[in-house]
Amino acid sequence: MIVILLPAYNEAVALPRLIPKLSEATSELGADFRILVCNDGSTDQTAETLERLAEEYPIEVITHSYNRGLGESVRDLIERAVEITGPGDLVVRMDCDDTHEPKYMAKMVHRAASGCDVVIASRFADGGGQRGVNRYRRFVSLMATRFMQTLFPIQGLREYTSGFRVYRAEILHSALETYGNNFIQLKGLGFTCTLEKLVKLKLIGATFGEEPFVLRYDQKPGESKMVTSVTTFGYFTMALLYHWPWGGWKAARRGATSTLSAPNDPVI
Ligand SMILES: Nc1nc2c(ncn2[C@@H]2O[C@H](COP(=O)(O)OP(=O)(O)O)[C@@H](O)[C@H]2O)c(=O)[nH]1
Ligand SMILES: [Mg+2]
Repeated sequence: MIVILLPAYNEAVALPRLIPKLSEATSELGADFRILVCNDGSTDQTAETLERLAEEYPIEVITHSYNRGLGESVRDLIERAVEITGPGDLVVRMDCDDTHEPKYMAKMVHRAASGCDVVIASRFADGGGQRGVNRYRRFVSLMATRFMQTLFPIQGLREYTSGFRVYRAEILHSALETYGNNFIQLKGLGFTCTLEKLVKLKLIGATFGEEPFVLRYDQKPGESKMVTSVTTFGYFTMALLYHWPWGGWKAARRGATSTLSAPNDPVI
């Protein structure tokens, strides 16, 4: 089974464009699939749109009455995915703003099925790219990537911030067993959770791979929901928590006293 996770905040326009493509791509793979959406306090017609789509497609919705942010939404989605998956299943996380084309899933899924724990859709892999991204955002994204490559090096990884990934269910089960509620610890810090998951998975020995994809920002119906200042602050906070010599995440995995040894203690 393939479980597809979609965090959604005001995506009433993009969802009806994405879901049929997603269904088609998954059917071509010959896999059973289930779509889990977290509707995170959307103030547009997202709820009604999802109700309508659920009549035709296998969609389960987790509803937050208030907007709690990407971190809390992805945490809820992953916890639910772990409840309903078993060995051999795959979990796909993608944006639902219609910039992540489901056709790229096929190669990612095959790579994951052959044993790679985390497969990332990468703009920077040969054959990848991005359309409709303005120069400022390209620059910010490139700087963020360099920062991450320097502070959190993961061999062979060039794409750190893409939310389009395939995970083997087993690695998510291990992550929750190891970290509990602290798998996604930096919940209030915008999109930092996208990086945090990679780093936490690396610390438990996950293997990573990339497949090229073209980010279709030219298809995005609205503006980005990422608040750059909050997310940047989150990256620096994470760098401190990771490299902190007395009990930081890195040291913790080498066996020192750690935040990781008490997985359910909230840090932030
Ligand atoms: N659940 C939830 N999803 C969010 C929130 N903010 C953004 N998203 C979703 O997260 C994904 C990434 O946001 P997006 O605006 O596409 O960011 P960008 O791709 O960096 O421009 C999209 O599917 C959004 O609907 C939020 O506060 N809560
Ligand atoms: Mg997006």
